[in-house]
Amino acid sequence: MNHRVKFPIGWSLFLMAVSLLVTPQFVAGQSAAPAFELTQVMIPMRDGVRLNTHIFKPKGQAVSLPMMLERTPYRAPDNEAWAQGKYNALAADGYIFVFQDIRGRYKSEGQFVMQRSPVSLLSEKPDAKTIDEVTDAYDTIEWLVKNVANNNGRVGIIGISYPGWTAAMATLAPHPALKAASPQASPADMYLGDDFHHNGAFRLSYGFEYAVRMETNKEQAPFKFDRYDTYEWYLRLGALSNANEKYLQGKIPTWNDFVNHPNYDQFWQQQAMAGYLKKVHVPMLNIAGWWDQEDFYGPIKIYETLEKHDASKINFFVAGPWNHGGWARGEGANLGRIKFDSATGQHYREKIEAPWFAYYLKDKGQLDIKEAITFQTGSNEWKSYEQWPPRNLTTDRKLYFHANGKLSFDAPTNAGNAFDEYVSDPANPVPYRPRPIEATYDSRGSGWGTWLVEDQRFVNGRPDVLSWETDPLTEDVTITGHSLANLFASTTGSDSDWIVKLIDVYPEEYAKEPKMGGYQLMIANDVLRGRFRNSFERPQAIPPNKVEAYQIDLHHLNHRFQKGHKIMVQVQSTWFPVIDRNPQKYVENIFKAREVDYVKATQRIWRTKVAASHLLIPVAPNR
Ligand code: PG9
Repeated sequence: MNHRVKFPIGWSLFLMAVSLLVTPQFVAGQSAAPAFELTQVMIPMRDGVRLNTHIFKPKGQAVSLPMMLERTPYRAPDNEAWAQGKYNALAADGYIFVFQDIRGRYKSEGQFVMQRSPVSLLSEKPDAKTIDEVTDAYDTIEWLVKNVANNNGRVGIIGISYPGWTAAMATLAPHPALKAASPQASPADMYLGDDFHHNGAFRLSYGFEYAVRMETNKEQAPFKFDRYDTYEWYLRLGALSNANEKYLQGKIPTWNDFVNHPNYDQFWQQQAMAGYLKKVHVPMLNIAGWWDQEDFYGPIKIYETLEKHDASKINFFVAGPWNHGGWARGEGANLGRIKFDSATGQHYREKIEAPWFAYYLKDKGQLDIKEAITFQTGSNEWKSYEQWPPRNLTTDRKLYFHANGKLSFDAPTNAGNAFDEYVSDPANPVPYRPRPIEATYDSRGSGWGTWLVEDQRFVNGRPDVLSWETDPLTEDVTITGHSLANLFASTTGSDSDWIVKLIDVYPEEYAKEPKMGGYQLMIANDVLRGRFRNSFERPQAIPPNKVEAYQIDLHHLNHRFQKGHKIMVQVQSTWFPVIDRNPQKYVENIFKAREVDYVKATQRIWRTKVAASHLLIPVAPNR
């Protein structure tokens, strides 16, 4: 029997390393959790398929309790590590915990389909054969409330990442007993912003490795790289068409979906969450990590889409200084080399998550939690808001690119030819993190979990990464809310990727932590595949040498650049292998590109009066 605890894949391996750092405070929280009694059942769904379900009841349970459900593709646990780990505060409060293998995974029957679209919502009268994660959650809850002794008739659903997505799915047409849901780092759109693509640019290393891992067999089977440094492996792979030809032979359904749906077509749109979020059926606690390397787009998208329908104020948003699932393990006092001055994860679990669920599932206490709670990085303070983003508190300002790598709030006045340029070479792409780049979930350890907080000085000296920075700030600058990059760019090619990174540059002499002098901390970023500048459904070649406008969404943040720090922006056209290489010559389907299609291009970023590349940032008062 496998006694390893299965956590969402995005952080399961990472956890092993982090668990060694578990602190006394964290352990103290654990001891309050009761011991549990495990019952394993196969719960029948409406089409007869049975799902393996593990029910953990507190030993000697004296009162009726709500049930907390997690539906996972990563194996329902058969020991209680979760009660001392991610659910320590909830376990101490008293719930019956239920974990279920979703369809087709581990001991569950049926067929696994990656992010199965909620087809039951598309037909007026779905029959018993119409199943998805919405109906499976419904049927599970129906069975649980009827069959689990001493439950109080209320169910909460929770989960991180894939299990966060199944939690969100359960809320779309919920069972009446479902009274509260916390989708955490749930993806919302695999084409626009989560694991598999960002703005149409393919997340190569994640897409390839995850698809193989999940679809080789019912368990999790990692791809066996013959190179420690996967940068080298992916570069040797060459054109994407080689993946099926040399390794997958068409046997991995999700890889075939990538190949067959290179644009934002019905396949991706029908899977994406936004179209189904038309009502807040149950109270929602949406959780995001500012440095989530997998699903940062999703939780914000779900929160902001539901917000339009939230007259009863039951839709909440929490964001903290975490990587993927980082709020659910350890203290959360740091991420990589970045320190947060307090135990942010523990704070979240004990002061936000547990009271929130207790309020909705146990009628316990007043709900002393505002609509949005976000941790402000830089100042390292928790902030509460009546709305998110707090547009009532912020002023939009533009940070412009200037000559000699300067960035400032003054608009450029140049009339003529003012640009900075670089050559982007697909044969020598910019690594997205320092090499060697271990496999995403390398069992020997991997930098994947902390790559977003790496010191960006590792790309210093690359001629294909351009930087602009402000003078040292004479006062703090706080950005709270949604930022955008508006680039005016031209390329000698006919397609191109544009990657923008917003960076906090620490002072060279940094008294608070001398070893962090000059650190370059990325606080926002993203990529846009140029062919999709006007439409994700209908790509268009870029006219060579023509200045075009590109808008790159830098998403939400709450960060204080402190006095003495500098604000830096970087632009580049490769980010490998997290993003596949754009051939830079327009081809209809990049998954079918040939080696000869990958060509060098000269890129220009313009900074004239009419083509004034800039960042649009919501600036908040420094308090
Ligand atoms: N990021 C992972 C995932 C979620 C949903 C679909 C595909 C991948 C995860 O950590 O679960």
